Amino acid sequence: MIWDSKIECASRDEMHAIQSKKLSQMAKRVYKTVPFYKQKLDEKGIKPEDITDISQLKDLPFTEKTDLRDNYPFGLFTVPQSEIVRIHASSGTTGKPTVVGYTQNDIEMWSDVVARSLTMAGISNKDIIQIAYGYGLFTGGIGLHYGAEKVGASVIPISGGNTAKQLTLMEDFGSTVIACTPSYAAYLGEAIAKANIPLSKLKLKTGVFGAEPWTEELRTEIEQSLQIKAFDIYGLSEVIGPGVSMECEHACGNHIFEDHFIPEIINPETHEVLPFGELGELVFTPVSKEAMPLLRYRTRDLTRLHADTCACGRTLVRMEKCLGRSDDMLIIRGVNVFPSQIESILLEITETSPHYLLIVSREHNLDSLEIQVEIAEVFWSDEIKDLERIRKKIQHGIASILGLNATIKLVEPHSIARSEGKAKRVIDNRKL
Ligand code: DLL
Repeated sequence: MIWDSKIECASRDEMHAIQSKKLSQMAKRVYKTVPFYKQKLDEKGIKPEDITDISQLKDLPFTEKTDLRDNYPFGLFTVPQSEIVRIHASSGTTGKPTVVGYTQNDIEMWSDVVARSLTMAGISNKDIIQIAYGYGLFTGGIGLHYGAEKVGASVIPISGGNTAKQLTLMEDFGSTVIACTPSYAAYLGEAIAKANIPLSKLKLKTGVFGAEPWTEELRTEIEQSLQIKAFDIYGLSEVIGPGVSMECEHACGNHIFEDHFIPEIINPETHEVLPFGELGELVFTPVSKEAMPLLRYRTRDLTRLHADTCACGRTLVRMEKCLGRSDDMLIIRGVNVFPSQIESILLEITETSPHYLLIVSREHNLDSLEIQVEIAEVFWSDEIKDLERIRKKIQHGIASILGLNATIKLVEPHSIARSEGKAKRVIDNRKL
């Protein structure tokens, strides 16, 4: 069990002292070794040796995804290539991928935060963990892997996909933990039911789900279909990978490992730092990283931070479930819409399943939203009047909660393409 109680239950002052010391060292290092940061700090007239306290963080420049692309591939590394032991990359929607590098110490720190995360979910050397996140350039599989080994769990590095094999190994090896995206977990639940595998034959008890936004309703759905307790794990490649924050058994937000990743919430337009409790864009400064520490990395994830002590005893700042990204927000006929809001509405309607696709189009300068949603198997019917009743119910839900008139298309169970990794739930055909 890895629970660093001295750090995880530290007082605010103790945590600020740790953060201040690390920030001051890190600012000097990036100034000396990364031309991009030297220029940014010079432009602002900031001398790195003057940075001694965490309260100065708000004056430092931001780093954005485009800065990583502009310095592709290794321009933001602070160490020579001989000290880089691992390279990951996340595929971008356009152009070159975002590249991140790790030294041996970075890998140790990463394994440590993932081990601390798994400990939060009660996972130990008594567990058998099936890692169904993709292994490869994506940080999910290998990131979870090292942390799981560190807590001494037996790791099944099966990677994503190959659902039939996932189920066979789950049953035969007696996996107690499944780690994958929440959308794939929902799919596994469905596949288990379809294969008529009684849940009593499985030993699953815990799920470690992240890498994409998911709702409380989807949590309930997965917990019921797999008969497990589901935990949220959050992270992003630029900051480390999975293990930036994790939920404990009280499920009241993810505890951020702020001894390594200093969080801030900003107003995405004015860039002003917002107080605890306010909704805004999450920004991280990964102060412990050696190979590629970043100053104030803008995640584009929208959430709130809370600093009160959790019932588990941890004092680490908590982040709420991400509401979406400041850049995946859809604006449809002037209405701001997050896919997660639509998901919540759909999942409250018992006749639907958690598989849906949003198609946004524009004709004659008018935006339209089509929602394709699968009917749950038991409610699938040949009766037009049954289907029409369900369709109307969804349409009414969307209109009353979002104020948006959407076209609802009910589709047969299992007809929407399933994902083995992050689900693709929005097709935006508008050329904006
Ligand atoms: O998705 C790292 C990861 C792997 C996290 C496995 C958890 C589990 P990226 O591919 O760089 O890294 O994508 C990062 O995914 O900025 C969020 O928008 C989203 N994301 C990650 N975890 C969550 C979560 C990995 N628990 C981006 N809830 C982030 C909501 C999440 N969104």
